[in-house]
Amino acid sequence: MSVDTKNIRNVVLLGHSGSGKTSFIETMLFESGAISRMGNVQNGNTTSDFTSIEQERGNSLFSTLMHVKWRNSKINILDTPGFDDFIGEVVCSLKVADTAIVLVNAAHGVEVGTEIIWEYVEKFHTPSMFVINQMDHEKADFDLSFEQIQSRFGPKAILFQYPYNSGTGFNSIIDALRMTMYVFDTQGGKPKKVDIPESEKARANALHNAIVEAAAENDEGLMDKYFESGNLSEEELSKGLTIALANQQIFPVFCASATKNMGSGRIMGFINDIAPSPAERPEAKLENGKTITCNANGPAVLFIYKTMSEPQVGLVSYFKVYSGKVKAGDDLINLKNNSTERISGVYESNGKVRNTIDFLQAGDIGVTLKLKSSHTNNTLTAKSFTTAIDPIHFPEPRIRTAVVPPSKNDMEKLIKALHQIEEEDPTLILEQSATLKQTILHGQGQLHLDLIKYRIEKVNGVHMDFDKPKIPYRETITKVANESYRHKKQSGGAGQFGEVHMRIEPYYEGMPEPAGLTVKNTDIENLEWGGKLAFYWCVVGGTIDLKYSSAIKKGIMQKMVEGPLTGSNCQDIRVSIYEGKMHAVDSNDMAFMLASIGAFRAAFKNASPQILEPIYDVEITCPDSAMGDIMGDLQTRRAIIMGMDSDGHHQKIKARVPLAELYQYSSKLRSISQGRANFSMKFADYVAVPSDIQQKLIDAHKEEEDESH
Ligand SMILES: Nc1nc2c(ncn2[C@@H]2O[C@H](COP(=O)(O)OP(=O)(O)OP(=O)(O)O)[C@@H](O)[C@H]2O)c(=O)[nH]1
Ligand SMILES: [Mg+2]
Repeated sequence: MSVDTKNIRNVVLLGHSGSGKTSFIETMLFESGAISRMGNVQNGNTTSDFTSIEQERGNSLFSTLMHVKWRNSKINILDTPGFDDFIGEVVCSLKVADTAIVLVNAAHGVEVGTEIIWEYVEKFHTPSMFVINQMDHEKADFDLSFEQIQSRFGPKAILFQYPYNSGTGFNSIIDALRMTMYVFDTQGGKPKKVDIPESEKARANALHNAIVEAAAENDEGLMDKYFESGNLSEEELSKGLTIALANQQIFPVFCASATKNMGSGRIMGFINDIAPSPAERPEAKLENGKTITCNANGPAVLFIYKTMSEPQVGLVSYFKVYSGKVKAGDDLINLKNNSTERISGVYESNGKVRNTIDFLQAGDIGVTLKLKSSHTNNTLTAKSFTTAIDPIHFPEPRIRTAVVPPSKNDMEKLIKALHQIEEEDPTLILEQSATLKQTILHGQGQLHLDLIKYRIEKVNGVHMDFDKPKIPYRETITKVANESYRHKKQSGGAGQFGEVHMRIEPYYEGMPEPAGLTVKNTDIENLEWGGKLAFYWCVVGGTIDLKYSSAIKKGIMQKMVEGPLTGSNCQDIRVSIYEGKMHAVDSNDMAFMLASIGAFRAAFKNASPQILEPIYDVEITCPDSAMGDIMGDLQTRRAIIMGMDSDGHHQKIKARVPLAELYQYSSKLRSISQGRANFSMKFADYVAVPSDIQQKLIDAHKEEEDESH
């Protein structure tokens, strides 16, 4: 069914793992008639968790697109995983959603996952509402949950509903917006509407007035009307609430029981009546800082927020239409690589079920198949439109591990499988480090990596083991040294001869010319791993022919790639070649390259070499209670505390920590904070390692070398 923009609602469900998102969506689908039988998570037959890996685990791991028709609206529903490790799925869903429903488990109240997700909701400025779910749970505590919501997310959280009874007997909800009580029979479903009991009237009235006031507050006309007459018409109330919700001035709070199928109908009604359509949201940002109008008559523009490959189907691309209409047969240009993609078909989806539709128009979310060269974050447009949608900024990786197949022969298969997952999951980065001689995976957390291993083994049939990742150290020098080296070899007929004299110095921008030398040529190279190599040719009197300079530089580069101390990349060194010797018959490129390596190695040792290590900016968010333990643990990791901040509920610790000390940090932080802390890390700089560690690294490298010889 193709739907007008004004009737589209894009809703994302968010919340701590286990709050009931997937179950709640199942009731939305059932109540709207999209499915005829309600599945449940225990049986692994929900619409949303359709992959075998989700069904086996009983948790959502991917963002899933579903949709329902409810009154005038088509509501696109995005389910997301609650585990922090899969935050990428939350971020891509928030990118395309226009309203967030944050689920809170009534038995647990606000949990870590609720808080972490809220940070993202705030970043995206998504209009939000809360649903306190699991009201039927014997330990459900609605008032406490609401108190926690208000204390954590502020007074904009306003009760629109509350349960008349809760716990195992839960069956009635008092709706303060409609001023009605909904009573469900044991099957749930469509409730009976009854008068609010006398005993609850005062509370319901007070809540109703608070809602009307909040609705009036954001519009001058409504405010005047409210002051004059003391009330608003139903239409005015809706208009006021839409504005307030869209501007994040209110966060309406509802209650429900997903597994008893109680409450989802009213919530879909509220989304139909009040939640903003995509056209009522601020215009979407483009890459060039301008914006795009959500208009079905504009040029066709779609943005891919997620891809997934499915067995037998191939690449499935999930997209939102930002402008115009998209239909089968359209030729659109991928602005990332200028390739033309023919849209083979446009589909709506409910988990794994897909239905062809004629077209999707501005604001709608759907699926297309078999795009040839398009990925997540790509914008596909009609010819007349040439600016891409501002891409999704995925969180930086927080954990790294080396991976190895049990047998070397499987390496190629393993890399291919990992590449495929990397393409679908932008929070995973695969690095094949020539220097470290390791294949390294960068991900979001141990669970993220464990699941990748599981997928690779199960789906691709390739085994994969984790290994401790090496650290990409760097080597440099701290003072000047001059050295010469003669390479001479006489074996039978032709010999080899080359002699090179060089000066090596720590390189920095704007340094003076090498004292006492005559510079003939300079060549400053940006090294692919960062830093520079400055290669100066200062040979006077032709003691070495210029034609050998590239062989000499090649020798130096070889040692720059594999440094003399630990075999790590070297950086920021100036080498000046100022003297040497040639032999009329025996000199050749090879001889000069070997002489150059010898001279560089010797000079390096005399130039007070220094190993540098990568340092990361780490930011930890934690509750007060975990602060002491986290700080104590940081002290054992050579961390430098850069600052501390409090936002009233949480402490934020900023620290600089060597990468070498962050091995398995995410698991450690989880265990010392009982899962209540969260962290991010970003590469900051390379700095010198302490001398005792330098010695240890040199010794370890020597041992490794000895073993391999
Ligand atoms: N009693 C009760 N149990 C519920 C309710 N909603 C969900 N559950 C149960 O809670 C568990 C988790 O539910 P899910 O729907 O998978 O939760 P989720 O939020 O999707 O979890 P993740 O996918 O891990 O983020 C399941 O065992 C559900 O049966 C509810 O309203 N009442
Ligand atoms: Mg789920």
